[in-house]
Amino acid sequence: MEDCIFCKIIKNEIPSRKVYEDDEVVAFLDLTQVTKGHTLVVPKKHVADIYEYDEELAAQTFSRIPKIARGLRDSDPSIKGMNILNNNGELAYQSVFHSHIHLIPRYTETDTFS
Ligand code: DGP
Repeated sequence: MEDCIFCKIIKNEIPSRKVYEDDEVVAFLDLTQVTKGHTLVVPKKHVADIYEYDEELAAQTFSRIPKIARGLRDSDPSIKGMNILNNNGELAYQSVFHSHIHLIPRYTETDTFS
């Protein structure tokens, strides 16, 4: 997809801070960092939202989440929890229409995301 910002990140046409990559999936730090280490898990194949995944792509993408979440936690022992979420559609606050899963580390009861 020519105008897709995440496709450009996947092709290294624009910079990102990647924390994980394999043949099907990439994970990089979210620009806006709701909390420190806020990461997006993104299938390399362009699908707009959850409705466009077939079973194979869903398995490839979602099966990576535990490993990526463990990697974040292991790299920062102050991470005490993690929210995992996926927005679909403008009404659900999706703003980039290349599907992605947010991993949002939690540090204390009073960190900024609620
Ligand atoms: P959502 O609202 O669920 O579609 O989340 C999109 C996220 O993508 C949002 O938290 C900000 C992030 N984002 C937007 N543009 C860029 C970018 O160019 N680089 C990175 N790393 N993240 C981006």
